[in-house]
Amino acid sequence: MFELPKLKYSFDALEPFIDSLTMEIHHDKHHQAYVDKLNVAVANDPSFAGKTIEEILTDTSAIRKDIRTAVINNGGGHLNHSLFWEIMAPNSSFDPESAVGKKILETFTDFDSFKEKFSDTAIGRFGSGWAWVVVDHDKLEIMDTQNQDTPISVGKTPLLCLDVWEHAYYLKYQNKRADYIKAWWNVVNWKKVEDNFKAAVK
Ligand code: MN3
Repeated sequence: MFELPKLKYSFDALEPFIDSLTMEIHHDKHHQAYVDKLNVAVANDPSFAGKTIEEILTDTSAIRKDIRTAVINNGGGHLNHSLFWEIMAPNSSFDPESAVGKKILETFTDFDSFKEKFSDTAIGRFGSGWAWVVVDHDKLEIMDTQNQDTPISVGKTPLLCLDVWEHAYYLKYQNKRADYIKAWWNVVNWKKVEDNFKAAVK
């Protein structure tokens, strides 16, 4: 049985950038629904027993065909949101001297160029999906995925993700996705991103 992870901060901790009501509905309703539907999808298949969602989504071709789409969508929803909650926190700031900070500056020249490239990718994601910073063979990349697809399924390790489904921002920002993205930079948990980077390149 997969379970909804508890948030490590209160619903209002990311105010005013991400509002409390959006956090509550997003975590308690949307993420819970992915977990519930994932559990239904895998209930009658013993090959999933004891496997983590990362293990399952690393090789989606191994998932039984009749439940593959349900597992990719709802398992991805579970995995992506679990990471999303962790890479946000109040009062964290980018550290150019951290390992991931140095790598970002080396790859994208400066922090503003990095932010701009990531933001453009997130704004340009047509329809529902995610923007990502991933590690691929020790290289940093910015990418996007549709729906709940995860970079793990194409062999890349996520460091950071941004949910650009409308449910992530519509209550506060309505159709203004760019404003949501601009505000979101204030709540990136750079300590956690550093941990993710060190684990990815070790
Ligand atoms: Mn979402």
